[in-house]
Amino acid sequence: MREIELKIPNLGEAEDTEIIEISVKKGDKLFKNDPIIVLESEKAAMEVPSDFDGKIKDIKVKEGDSVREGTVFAIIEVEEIEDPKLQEEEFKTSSNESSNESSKIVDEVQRIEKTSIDFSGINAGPAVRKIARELEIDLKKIIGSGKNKMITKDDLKNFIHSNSNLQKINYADLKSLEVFGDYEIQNQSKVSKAGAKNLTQSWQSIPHVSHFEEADITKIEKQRKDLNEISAFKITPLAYIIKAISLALKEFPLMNSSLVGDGKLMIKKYINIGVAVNTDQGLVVPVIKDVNSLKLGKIAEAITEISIKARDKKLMKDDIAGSTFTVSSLGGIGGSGFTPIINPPEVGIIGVSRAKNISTFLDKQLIQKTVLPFSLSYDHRVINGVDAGEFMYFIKSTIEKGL
Ligand code: CAO
Repeated sequence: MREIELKIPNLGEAEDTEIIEISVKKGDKLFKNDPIIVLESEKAAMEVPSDFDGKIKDIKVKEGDSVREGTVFAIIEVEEIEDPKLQEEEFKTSSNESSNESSKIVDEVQRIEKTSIDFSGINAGPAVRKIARELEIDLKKIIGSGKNKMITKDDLKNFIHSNSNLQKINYADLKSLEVFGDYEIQNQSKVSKAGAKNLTQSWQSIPHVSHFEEADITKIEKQRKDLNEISAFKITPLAYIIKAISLALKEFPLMNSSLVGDGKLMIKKYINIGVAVNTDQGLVVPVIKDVNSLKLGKIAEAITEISIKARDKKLMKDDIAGSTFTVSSLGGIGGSGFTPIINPPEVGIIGVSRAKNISTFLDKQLIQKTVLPFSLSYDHRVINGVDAGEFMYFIKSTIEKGL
C-alpha cells in the first residue's frame, strides 16, 4: 500500500477558500472521482474529488478551515503498483489528471455560473448545481440542510424523490415573497414533513370524493353520561363512532380494502382503525388493532392509551402500522364538517365534527336533540357514491339505535 497526500488543487482566481463540507471520514473506501471535500469561495462552492481509488488514512483539515492551493487536506492509501515504470507513469497521469481535474472543476463552475438559470445567492456545490441545471430544478425552492443552509446532495435527492411521485410540488416562491416584509423561516418537525409528503401524495394520486352525514346521538349521549359516571376511562363520542365504523367495515368489506394493482383489490379480513392524534410534533396516526373484538369501554381505553403514547412520543413502529381505515376527530375542537384526506393505502377516512343541539319538530311537538356531523372521504376508483351512502347510513343508524 502507498500513502498519497491529497492537496488542494488550483482554484482559478479564488485565493482563500473555506472548507464547508467534509464528505468522507477516516477509514472510508472511495473510488476515483468520489467527492472528498467541498470548498466555498466568494464566487462559488466546489467539490474536490479523489484522483484515486483507495482508503482515507487521515484527514488533515476540518470544516471551517481556510485553505489555499497546495494545502494537504487528506492522506489516502492506495494499492502499490509493482512496476516502477508504471508507477511513475501513474504518478504523472494522476498529477496531470489532478491539475486537469482542478481546471475541469474551475471550468465547470464557471460554465455553470454563466448559464441561464439564475442560481445567484444559492449555496450549493457544483455537483448539486449541475444536476439541478440538467433537470431544470429551481434550487431556490429547496431549503438547504447543510452549513449556512447549503443545499446538499441529499436535499436535492429528497426533492427529486418527492417530485417523481408527484405531479408538482407547490411551494411558495420565497424570493418573490421576501420583498413584502420581515419574516423568519421555521423548520417543520420530521413528523409534520412526513405527514405533508403523504398527504400531498394522497391528495394528488387518489380521486377523493366526500360524503356528509349526521347521526342523532341524543340517546347515546345520555348513555355516555351514565357510563362516564362509572367508567375508569373517559368515553367520548369518538368511541361510539369507532365502534359503529368497525361494524360497518365488516358489513362493507370494500371499505376495508386497498387497491394493490390495476383492477386488483386486497380485501382485508381484519379491522384495524387508525386514529389521527394531534401532538406537539404534528399529526400521528396510531392504530387500534382488531377493533371488532373490543367493547365500547375497551375502545375508549384504547383511544386514551394511544393518545397519551402519541403525545409522550412513546409510539413504537408497530403502534402506527397496519391500519385498514382511519378516523380523524375534530369533535373536541369544533367545526360542522370537513373533508379529511385518505391515509393510503386505505380507501376511506371518516372525519368527525362537533355535536350540536338542535330544536326540531316530532309529531308536531318541538323537541331538542343532539346531532353529530361526520364525513367520509373515499377513493372513487374503488368506492362509488352508492357504496359510500350505504356505508354512512349504516353508521348513522347503528349509532342512533344505540350500541
Ligand atoms: N362533539 C362534541 N364534543 C366532543 C366530540 C364531538 N364530536 N368529540 C369529543 N368531544 C368532547 C369530549 O367529550 C371531551 O369533552 P370533555 O372535556 O367535556 O370530557 C372533549 O371534547 C375533548 O375530547 P378529546 O379530544 O380529548 O377526546 P376524543 O376522544 O374526542 O379525541 C383524539 C381524541 C386523540 C382523537 C383528539 O384529542 C385529537 O387529537 N384530535 C385531533 C385530530 C386531528 O387533528 N385531526 C386532523 C384533522 S385533518 O388534518
